[in-house]
Amino acid sequence: MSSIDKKVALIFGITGQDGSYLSEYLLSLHNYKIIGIMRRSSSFNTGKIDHIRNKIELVYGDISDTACVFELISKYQPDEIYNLAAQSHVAISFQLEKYTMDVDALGPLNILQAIRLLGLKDKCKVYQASTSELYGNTLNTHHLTSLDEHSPMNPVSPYAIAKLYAYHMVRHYRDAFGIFAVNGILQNHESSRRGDNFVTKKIVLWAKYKWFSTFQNKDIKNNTTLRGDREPLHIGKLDSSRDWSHAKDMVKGMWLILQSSTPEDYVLGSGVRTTVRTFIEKVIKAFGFTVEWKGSGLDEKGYIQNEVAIIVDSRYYRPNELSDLVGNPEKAKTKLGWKPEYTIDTLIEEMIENS
Ligand code: NAP
Ligand code: F7E
Repeated sequence: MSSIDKKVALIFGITGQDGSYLSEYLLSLHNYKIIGIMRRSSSFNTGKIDHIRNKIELVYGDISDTACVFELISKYQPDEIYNLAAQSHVAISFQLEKYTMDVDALGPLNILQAIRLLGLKDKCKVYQASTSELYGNTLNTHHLTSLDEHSPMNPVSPYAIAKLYAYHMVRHYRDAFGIFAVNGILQNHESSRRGDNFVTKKIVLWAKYKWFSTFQNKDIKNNTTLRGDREPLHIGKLDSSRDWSHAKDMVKGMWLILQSSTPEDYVLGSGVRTTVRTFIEKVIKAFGFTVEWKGSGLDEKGYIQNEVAIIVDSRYYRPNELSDLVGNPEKAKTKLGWKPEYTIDTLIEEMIENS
């Protein structure tokens, strides 16, 4: 296929976890020209996409800069925009309230306005990275078994409140102006490319580099000992539960959502809930060890071979906690044929192997 026939995909947030996997996925389809928007940073931020740099075009930009977003969309006239750019850390959003709003709420508005005012409504589709955080503690307060496209949204963090604004603007632009704008309401998704301060990656990095020492990566279970210089893991709420998928499965879903004949919002997730505690136990088990819990609340500790290995630490508590999330991806499965390949156990395997 010549470059003239290729679709142009503009990816905001290409240097992040999802941006890197989405780029790989679109490249595998062979009919996309990918333009990635990266932020200026004082240290290099392209580590997750360096391996495909010669297959994509990278340009500097910032989603919070209105003129910049207009200029980029005007210049590249994209067929598809994937907005993955965000201040994506929930706990940090409590300290960066306005910044999170500028990037996560008003950033997407810049994209939507550009499409409308540049007259691209019939050419350009836009995917917005919405989140299960929109629901807040709805599962518990409404006694639901899982969250779908119709579940009530009650955000409990500045991050989720900003994302809820974007969610509604996407819906509004679709209804009011006929723009193909859609929300992928994604449950948590992880990988070895996950940011180091999200809980799954933090646990895996701790186990692999701070507590265990493995002689041979291939057979971790039978070749692991405790490190001489081991340090315990400091962790927050152990009994929070999340619906964890692999990011590779999710980016395929993002693409499918944009290929649908009608613009609609979709929930993506595994439908399986796992607590932080269980995630820790699974990771430790993958190294061939077990953990024993003693105490409760802030006094609870996890022991490996009678030694304190996990310490509950209030520094990782949030002013408002979202304690339970699990998605119902039935609509995506039925209408889009989306089917995740990873399970929680194969996700953990991938994270341990490649982190
Ligand atoms: P991530 O790894 O934190 O990536 C975020 C990306 O946004 C990075 O490329 C980052 O650039 C970029 N970015 C941040 N501020 C920007 C700005 N002002 N202008 C332009 N780019 C900016 O997040 P992710 O896990 O890939 O998630 C992708 C999207 O899905 C995010 O919008 C997130 O909120 C949403 N989401 C994620 C999950 C999940 O579990 N992963 C679930 C639901 C929704 P740098 O590399 O320079 O920091
Ligand atoms: O926390 C608990 C924490 O920071 C998961 C983002 O991608 O998914 C992500 O947000 C749970 C929470 O992810 C620690 O309190 C315990 O209950 O990995 P996390 P998140 O807040 O769910 C949603 C869907 C997004 O949209 C976001 O962009 O784990 N937890 N101890 C901890 N969390 C962290 N980070 N660190 C701890 O030590």
